[in-house]
Amino acid sequence: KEWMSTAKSDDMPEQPIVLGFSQLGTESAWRMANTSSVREAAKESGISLVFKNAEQSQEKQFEAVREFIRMKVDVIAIAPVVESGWEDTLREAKLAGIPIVILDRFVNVEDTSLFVTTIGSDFHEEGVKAGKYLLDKMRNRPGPIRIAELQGTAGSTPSIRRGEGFRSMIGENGDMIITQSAPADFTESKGKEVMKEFLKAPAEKRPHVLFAHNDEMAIGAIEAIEEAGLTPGKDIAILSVDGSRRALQLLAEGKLDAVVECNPLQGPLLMQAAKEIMAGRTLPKRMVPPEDIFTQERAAKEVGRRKF
Ligand code: GYE
Repeated sequence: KEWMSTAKSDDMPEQPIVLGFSQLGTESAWRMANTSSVREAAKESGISLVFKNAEQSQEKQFEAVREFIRMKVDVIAIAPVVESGWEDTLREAKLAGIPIVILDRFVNVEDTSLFVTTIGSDFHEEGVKAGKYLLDKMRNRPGPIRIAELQGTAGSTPSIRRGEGFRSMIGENGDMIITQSAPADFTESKGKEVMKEFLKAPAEKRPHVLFAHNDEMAIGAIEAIEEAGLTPGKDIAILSVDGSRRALQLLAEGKLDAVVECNPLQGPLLMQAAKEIMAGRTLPKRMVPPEDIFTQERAAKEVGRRKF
């Protein structure tokens, strides 16, 4: 088998699978929940986890992978900060005979044999859901409707695909126009900073809608909107993605309009994949969790149930 580990001799006790995981950072509640899910699932499945936090640096992810190769871990999982630039590092791991699982975001490589499988959300569909919600909400309101967009990390899969999905829904007939768009790195502080800039536009150019690619940026933007003397959810309708407890709380309070769900609890699927790879089974090239959209009506009930 292509990905079989080195043979173990009979008189050796069964060793636990060693999984090296390069997590991209700690930028959001979603990310923290993703990390906890991986840590807990590893413990529950008896998999020995070597965890490395890359603090949003791809260079640090390269280092982590090289370290995993030196350690001769059994499987490497990577949640990649951006899509491009992965070929060489993945090839090194493949040459060392270590299978790679891509978690959450994707890598853009021509040779897809460089990884075994990808586990992650359908980000395009998330953007579509946000766009659909907006079309519905604005259907009786005459255009043009000005939309501001807070993108996530430039070059990251969720930012690219959420933007594409959203644009594919709002169309090009001029009723809905994205008038402002900039990356804010998926963080609350950047979200606030960039929204502040957006709000410097003269009143007749100010956005009616904000589409934030995650909850943290929406939360930062809400602060900026309030500090500018405007009312979030009223003067500016706000859409975000993830579904953190804080966001659902704001949704219940009417400060957010809708939150598209993105599911971070990928640990169990990752452990299952690691085990199946080690058992020599073939995996589907892609695994996607089911997801929904939260609206104000449902928010109050959901807040208490959220895991992150
Ligand atoms: O939406 C955001 C996080 O890659 C899906 O990254 C993930 C995104 C998530 O920082 O909150």
